[in-house]
Amino acid sequence: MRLFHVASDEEIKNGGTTDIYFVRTKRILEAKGLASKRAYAEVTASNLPKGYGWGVFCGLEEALRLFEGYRVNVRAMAEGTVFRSHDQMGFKVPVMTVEGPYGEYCVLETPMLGLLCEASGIATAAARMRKLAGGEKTLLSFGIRRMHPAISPMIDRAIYIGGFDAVSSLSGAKIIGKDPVGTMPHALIILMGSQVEAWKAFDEVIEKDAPRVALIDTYYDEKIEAVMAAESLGDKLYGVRLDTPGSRRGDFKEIVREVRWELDARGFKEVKIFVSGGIDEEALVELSEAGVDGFGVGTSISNAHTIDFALDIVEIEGRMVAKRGKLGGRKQVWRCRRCVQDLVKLITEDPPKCPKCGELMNPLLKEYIIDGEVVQNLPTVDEIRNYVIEQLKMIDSL
Ligand code: PCP
Repeated sequence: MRLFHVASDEEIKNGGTTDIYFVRTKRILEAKGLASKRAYAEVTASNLPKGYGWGVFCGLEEALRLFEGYRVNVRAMAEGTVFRSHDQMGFKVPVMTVEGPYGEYCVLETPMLGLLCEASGIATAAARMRKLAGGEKTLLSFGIRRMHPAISPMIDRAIYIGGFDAVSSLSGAKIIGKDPVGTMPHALIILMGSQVEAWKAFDEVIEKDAPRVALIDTYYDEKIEAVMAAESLGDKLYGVRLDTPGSRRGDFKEIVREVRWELDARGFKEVKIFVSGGIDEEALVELSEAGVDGFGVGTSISNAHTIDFALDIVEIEGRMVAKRGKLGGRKQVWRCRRCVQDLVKLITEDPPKCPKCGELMNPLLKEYIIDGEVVQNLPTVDEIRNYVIEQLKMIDSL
């Protein structure tokens, strides 16, 4: 008996999570002898979430695992590629393509889209926060408690790829090959019955390489508890965390400034200030200006908008067949690395020059699977994250 309401690897791989209308479509095509028709389909986003100028393509590694072993060919942008839904001419940008006997991959559309839509949504939300925070601020993923635990590894992987510095979950840290990072919950202070006893117990019991970050909003005013923490741990105190309840937040920027002042006035200039609880893009910008050094972000990224990808057949047996709203034919996406701008061209056309700077552009869609076999060495999660951060430096807007 299954404990949790989640699909197994096998179920996902075999199309067991697909939509019924794909199962029926496959049966009809088989009955009519059409299931072996070679269809070329592409993944595009008709639009991005409101206010998003770009997205981060994420989830490719899992999508390749889904298609591996099926008689299909898959081309895609590298995982972590920053993409826009439309190119400089307004044409939709394909981020991935699948080609093969349609009956071979018909039922995999649903799981494939699920893998790309959610991971890309989370990675994009994380990357937007990284862009807003710049390189100085510490961004910690505290959000898996808001989502089904079965997908916490995927969530934390996407958040790390988006540019966050660390994740709090054991399973998320394992999948990115890092140590989990965290401070202390209110529960520790409540159980110890005293803030000072709890902070000291943490310092006494927990391994020395775990930063000593004292939670300072449990019972008294934050600035009082900040001074108590500094005086009780001295130079062992790495930081303080404010997770102030909404009912007490008032002008949270002012509270942060007061904590900074009281710590500095007593010589604790090195002590970092972390905040968590309801942190979204707006709060991140405001609190960064107030002097916050690090953020524990939860819901606003772990439960981020998905990217509205769709898969559409645009060619069958070499004949262009796109439905209304989609563009027929096999395409390549060309990127100007200098301007981080794209042009979509038919695959038969010559490499274009960037309309903006005249640079020769580079193809983004690469072959990942040929006839069911993965033909690329996939990058490490750190290589993907570095690729994202490099691109974020090149683009000038959110
Ligand atoms: C929460 C916990 C999470 C934060 C807030 C995420 O605080 O610290 O990491 O919040 P968000 O989803 O609003 O961004 P508490 O619920 O007070 O939990 P704890 O005492 O365990 O820190």
